[in-house]
Amino acid sequence: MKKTLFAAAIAAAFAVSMPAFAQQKYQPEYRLSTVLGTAFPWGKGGERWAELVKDKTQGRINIKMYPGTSLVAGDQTREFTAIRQGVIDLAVGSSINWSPQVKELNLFSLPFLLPDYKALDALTQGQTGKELFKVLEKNGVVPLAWGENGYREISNSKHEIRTPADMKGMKFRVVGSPLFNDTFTALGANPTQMSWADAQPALASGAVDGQENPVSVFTGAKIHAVGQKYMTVWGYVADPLIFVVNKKVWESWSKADQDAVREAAVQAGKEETALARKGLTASDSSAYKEVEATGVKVTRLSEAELAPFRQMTRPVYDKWAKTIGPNLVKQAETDIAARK
Ligand code: X2X
Repeated sequence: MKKTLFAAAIAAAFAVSMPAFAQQKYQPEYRLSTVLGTAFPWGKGGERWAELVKDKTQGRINIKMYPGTSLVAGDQTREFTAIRQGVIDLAVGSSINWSPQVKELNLFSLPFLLPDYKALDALTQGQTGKELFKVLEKNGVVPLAWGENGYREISNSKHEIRTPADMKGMKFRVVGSPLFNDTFTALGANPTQMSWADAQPALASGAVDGQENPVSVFTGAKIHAVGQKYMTVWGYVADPLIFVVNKKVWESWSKADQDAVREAAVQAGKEETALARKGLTASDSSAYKEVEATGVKVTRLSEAELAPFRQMTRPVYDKWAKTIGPNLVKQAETDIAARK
């Protein structure tokens, strides 16, 4: 009897100390998912995060990057689910690609919500960003920092776009959220949703006439070489990137290592955002010039020219504001109005 009690006491002691044991069981390698590789700010951001983590944890956390969303066979709209399930350990992901699972992330894709970088920063660095991180936590991942894919400009192979009428009947490849279908349909165009992996052959074969992506993606992927001759700078949406970790993986790390991974994400995010904006500002427009140098006509729309686009997509904004959550959209509008 006494012996059994003793054994039970030992077992109990073990049970208590087990979580501490489990915590020290690090994997030899952690898998980081991104859509784009190191020819793009996005992939450079992922690479930098991995490098900083290795440094700051003295090699305890070893991250390998898998670009091309290869851990989900290129289907970027399945990335978020794969992070939750642990198929992916960490990710630097676009708000657009995760919005099918996290409807609040459609916020950034509301047409013409974000007039400038200050507006985007007001969201990610302000109250709206905090709320969105809470939403992500509720969805079972640990969000750590923001980065940027960028303002998404429209390109096509047919002719210059200056008015919505110029888009009429044109076939566009659009990204994973149905919001994009609604926006392009409202403008009279003909949108088709497909992954980034499928987009490039579809542009090359002429199956679609156009696409929309940040300038750094257009340049990095050499989209001019698949017949895209016209780019219109309209800044209708921007997608931030979010640095996240799978919850179980996060909980398996010591507090000191968690802090290191978070600090690394914040730093990599800042550096990556600066890269994503390079050459796209009033003081330095070299990124547009780089596009022009490949023979692409770059058209910049004035406020007056943007007005009809804004007006025609307003019903899409109102419809999706309900899905995203009217309070969150109000918070975002408030943060943007107060931007400095
Ligand atoms: O698929 C796209 O257009 C891209 C690369 O920008 C995203 O992953 C959102």
